[in-house]
Amino acid sequence: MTVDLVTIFPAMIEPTRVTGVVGRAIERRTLDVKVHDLRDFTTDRHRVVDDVPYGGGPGMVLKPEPLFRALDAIEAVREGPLTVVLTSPQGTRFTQAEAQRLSRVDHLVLLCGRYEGVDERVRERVTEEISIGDYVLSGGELPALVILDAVARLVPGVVGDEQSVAEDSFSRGLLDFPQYTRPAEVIAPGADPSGSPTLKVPDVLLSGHHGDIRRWRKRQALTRTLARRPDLLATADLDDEERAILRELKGARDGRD
Ligand code: JBZ
Repeated sequence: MTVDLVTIFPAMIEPTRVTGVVGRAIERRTLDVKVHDLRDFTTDRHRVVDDVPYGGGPGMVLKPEPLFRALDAIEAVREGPLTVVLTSPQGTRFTQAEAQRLSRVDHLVLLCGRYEGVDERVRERVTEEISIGDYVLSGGELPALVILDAVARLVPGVVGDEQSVAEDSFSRGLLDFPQYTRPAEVIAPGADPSGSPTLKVPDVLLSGHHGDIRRWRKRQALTRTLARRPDLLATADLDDEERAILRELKGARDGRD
């Protein structure tokens, strides 16, 4: 997969290009991520990318021509159709399902908005407009990085363990079960040392009973999802055992006073 990201702040993107899962995929050439500085597509001495809005009002708007030239340059290099994403508060919400869909395209372009927005005519060349959520940001760079990370890890070969990607609880529509690592017991930080209270790993995880562990994890994931994100349960992909546990948990919840 190739990703071309257009921004006025290339420095915001560079750390992601060289770090972690995305960095490793680029090194291994499973992923090709090119960052384009929008100012390189200006033609004036001062490399101006923005201008005042027609009709007046506060703030500045990204000019259309540098974005069109950037897209022309990308089109000239990549063969085949481009999926052109504009990150914008007016976009449809980014979800795991959207990440899955985008992970199957060959050439992805991410246009990062800035200022009060981009000239409306740029949308002529945009195939989708995506928002990562309802909060005010100063630009589309962080949303583009969120999209890049979520999409890249679904591209075959980017994350080593395909199984872990497929089983990732969020792609099944549930929150994760709690995770623990060694040691099996730690002294509670900040607690009274005379009483030496300790924080223990749940016994079931040390038991070696894989069936018990699997059921405990399911119950924990469902308990958390019911408490924190009950909305997810409407569309979660549950097996028979999980449906039975969920009925039990809901019964306990509804039965209490
Ligand atoms: C986004 C104009 O630049 C912006 C500003 C906010 C913003 C984006 C671009 S993309 N918020 C989001 O994904 O929600």
